Formats: sequence, C-alpha cells, structure tokens
Amino acid sequence: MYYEFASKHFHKSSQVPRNLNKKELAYDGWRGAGKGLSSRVRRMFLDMDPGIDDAVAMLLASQLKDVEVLGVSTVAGNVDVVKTTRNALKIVEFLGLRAGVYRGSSRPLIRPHENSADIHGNDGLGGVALPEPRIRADPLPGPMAMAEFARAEPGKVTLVATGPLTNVAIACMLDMDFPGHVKQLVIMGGAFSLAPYGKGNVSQFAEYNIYADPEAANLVFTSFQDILCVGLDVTMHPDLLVKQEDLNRLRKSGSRMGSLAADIMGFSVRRMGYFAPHDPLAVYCVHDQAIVSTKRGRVKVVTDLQGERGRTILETDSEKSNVSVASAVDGTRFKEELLGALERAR
Ligand SMILES: [Ca+2]
Repeated sequence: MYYEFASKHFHKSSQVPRNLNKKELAYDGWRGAGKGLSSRVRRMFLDMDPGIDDAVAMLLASQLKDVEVLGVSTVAGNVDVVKTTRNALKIVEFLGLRAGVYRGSSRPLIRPHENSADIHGNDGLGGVALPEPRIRADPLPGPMAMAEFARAEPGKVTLVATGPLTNVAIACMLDMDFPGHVKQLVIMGGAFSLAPYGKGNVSQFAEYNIYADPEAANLVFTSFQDILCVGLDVTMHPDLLVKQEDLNRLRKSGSRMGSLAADIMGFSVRRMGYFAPHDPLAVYCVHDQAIVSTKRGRVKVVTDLQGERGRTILETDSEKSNVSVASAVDGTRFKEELLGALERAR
C-alpha cells in the first residue's frame, strides 16, 4: 500500500535527512526531528511552481530565522513541471539548503495544463542565468513527500502552497489523515473582491493558481481545518509592489542574494512596471501572520467552464469556518521586511 511503500522509500532516501542538522540526528533519527529544536522554529514544507515569485519566496524563506524549510515539492503551473523542478533545484542549490526537492504532478487533476510563461519567461525564472543544478530531485513524488513529512510530525508542519493545488489534493486522496496532520495550510491564491485590486488576474474573477486547477482547489478548501488564504486582495496592495528603485537598492546592497532577487524580479518590473510579491507574502505569513488581517469563513471555488471558472467565493455566515482569507495587509511594512531580508543576506 501507499504508506508502506512511501515509508520504506522515505527511510532509504538519502534526501530526507538533509533537513536535519547533526544535533537532531544525535537524537533518534529523522522521525525524532524537532526534539532538539526550540519550539519557536516553524517547520515549513513548500509546494510550488517556480515561477518568479515562488523563487523569491524561497529566498525569503531561507532568511526567516524562525523558519526551517523541510522540503520543496513542485507542480505544473507557471511553466511545466520539468522546468518548475529544475528551477526549484537551482534555487535550493544557490541557497545551499538541505531540503529535498520532490517532483509532483505534471498536470491538473482533470484538465490540461495551461502555463503562464508570458509572465514568468519560457524558463519560468525570467531568463536569469543560474547554473544548471548539480543536485537532483528525490525520486519520491511530491504529494507523497508532503504527506510523509506531515505524518512524521503531526501538528508541527506548516504547508505553504504557492502554485496550483494539484499536489495538495492528490496528497489528501493518497493519505486520508494528511489534512489532519498539517498544522496549517497557507495558500497563495484566490481573489475575493475584498479590496479594489482583489480581482482576477486570469479572468475578471479568477486568480491563476485557483483557475489552473479549480477541482483540486475545491477539494483542498473543504479538507483542511485551518487554512490561511493569501490572495490578490492583499498581494496586489499598491504599497508592497516592488519597483525599479527597489531593485536598484538591492543591487547597491552588495548582497549576492539581493542581486539575484533583483535579476529575477527585474523580468516582471521590465514588463509590467512592478513585481507583485504574491508568494513571498504567503511565506512571510508563517513567520508573522499579523502582517495581514483576515475574514473567517468557508471558501467555494467555481469549477464550471462557463465564464467564472476559478472564482473563489467566501461564505462568512457558515458555522463551520475553516479558512481565514487575508483581507488587508500592512504593505509598507511587508515590502521593507522583504527588501531588508534580501539585502542583509550574505
Ligand atoms: Ca507560484
């Protein structure tokens, strides 16, 4: 069965212990992880489609002192899964992270894959010159990896999903206990008309991640007890949009990471006049959720093909609320935190 297979595989995998430091390994192997850690360390698993803003989110995650990245799974989204996986490997290698990279689904649950290479460039990283990665993806599939990390430490792992929700939905179907094992699911996705700019970016209604796999999104939104949804209502706040002068600041800082971030974000700034740090804000919320205020309710996703596909609807009158939808953000503070973290990195 799946779990037996995955456990066997997982123990054998050379990648798994990479998220553990020597101090932890001195305890009782990787399943004892966390015993040697301060309770303030937030254990994060990333599910992504890098992607310009996913890449910047990884850079930011590496700089948050109270966050440990356990692993990164990849999904078809901004570009195909071969490219999103290669991009994740490039960034993990650049950062020297010990986190494994796990390739996930190559297409949405029931629909063909539609990329957004026009926004992220053909390679998904805006053509930024990073060397071909020497490290390789772990053979464990992405959905199995996230389910395994959550099962290993029930209630401890925060899952941050910044691409289409295909892998998360598959993990829910593979392991019925998976949603209950996750401490909190943070989703970058959706547009709820809670702010003037909280409109769709694929259609009038739909944000890309939800639009790309609305069936997966619907399953995910109804499966977890505690979801924080960070959508366009906050990630398009004018105060947090990164502009050319911000890129200049990063380049002047002399930081290797700041310079890479400026190159990656520069693709978007050249095309649109700004870079919207969608995925970095979702990651940052794990460190400091008070950066956003939220409205609590249940979320339904329109899945039909007639016009409103991918629309997210917040129902606040529900008795069984499980989703906090970000409705406002301190954009000025967030942009300063993001730029500061990138320019301080050495
Ligand atoms: Ca993304």
